[in-house]
Amino acid sequence: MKQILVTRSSMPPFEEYMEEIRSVWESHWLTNMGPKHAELAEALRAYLGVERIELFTNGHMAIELTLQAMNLQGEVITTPFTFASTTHAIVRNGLEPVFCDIDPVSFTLDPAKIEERITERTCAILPVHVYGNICDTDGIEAVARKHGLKVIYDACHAFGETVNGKGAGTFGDASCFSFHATKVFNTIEGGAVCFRDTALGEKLYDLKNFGIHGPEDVRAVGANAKMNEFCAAMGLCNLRHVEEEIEKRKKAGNRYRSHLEGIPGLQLNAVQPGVKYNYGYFPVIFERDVFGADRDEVFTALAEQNVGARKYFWPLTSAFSAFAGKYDPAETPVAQRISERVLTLPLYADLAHEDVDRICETVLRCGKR
Ligand code: T4K
Repeated sequence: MKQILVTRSSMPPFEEYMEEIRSVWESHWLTNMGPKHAELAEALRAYLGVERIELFTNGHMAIELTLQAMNLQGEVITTPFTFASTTHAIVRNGLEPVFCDIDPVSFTLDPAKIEERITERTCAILPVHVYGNICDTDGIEAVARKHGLKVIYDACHAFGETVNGKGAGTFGDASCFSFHATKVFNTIEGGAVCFRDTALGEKLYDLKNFGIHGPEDVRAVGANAKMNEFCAAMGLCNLRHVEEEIEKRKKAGNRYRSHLEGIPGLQLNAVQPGVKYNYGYFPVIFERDVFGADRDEVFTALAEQNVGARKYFWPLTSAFSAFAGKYDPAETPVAQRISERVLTLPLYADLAHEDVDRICETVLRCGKR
């Protein structure tokens, strides 16, 4: 039986990539902010509609080094309904994550609940546009302004999205993107931070390049998180095709909806008014008592058909064994409930519609058992 995984990397035609790296090969300039790096940064700045951008080796280093660049201390209010990276970026900076509950429809941080978690030690909010669902940015900004907090968006799932025509990377003090192989747009591995403040940009540059300013001047204690020329070249190629890829994802996503919308006991991702969505993920929430099967039963039935759906995001990051005994996932009951019930079905540009039909048949059969 043909194997279908939760996603499949988008790739340009082989010849297009070969042509793109020809100049890299000829110049022997492989990394350290070469011409491809500069070209991609400018192309992404325009595409994302942001003022400033710094490229990174991956989305995680983009988040971790942004927190470091802001010199934060104390507590960061965040969501536990996310990939490990979001929470780890906080903890690895010596900061304390304070987990806040999410909205049951958008699965993003609930601004009213953020306010309840603020203490005199709170320094920042780190919300996630999970599955590309845009957070309540107005609500979050109002809370942040009132209490003088920084806002760093984990926009790793929100590539190419706009809200009433405004780029998803324009909110907060900074927005961090992932260009990992599994994302809507990839540079194999890669990431970026979008921001407005030039001083923050200088710190980010220092942190990604050892603080080096010329061969004889090291002004800061930076790490190494530079994107190399091969990754930048992949990005230049993939960027030419990304709109077409999103359009194909949209068709596959709509095919899922044609089968699963309106089925009692299934909650599909809500369409957000004014948002140009990127169709990165297709999460479904299974209510066992109504649908007739729980998430784990559906997961197993799909696995038997060689379909690798994923439980993004279970467990909650606050329930990771790495943090055993430190946090109580029951303090975020909505996140806990969603996390126990969610399954993300395969979705990628080349996913055949017959495969979507087959996946939906298996899902629906579970409910009828
Ligand atoms: N914040 C959020 C909210 C994130 O979701 C992520 C990453 C980050 C921050 C950090 O960004 P990065 O530092 O990663 O740039 C995958 C990705 O590795 C990870 O980037 C992503 N989130 C997360 C949601 O998914 P895994 O552990 O599930 O990956 P893996 O290896 O199981 O791959 C999943 C599927 O993707 C495979 O079944 C097949 C497909 N695949 C995978 C690879 C590696 C491909 O088609 N090609 C590939 O090269 O984490």
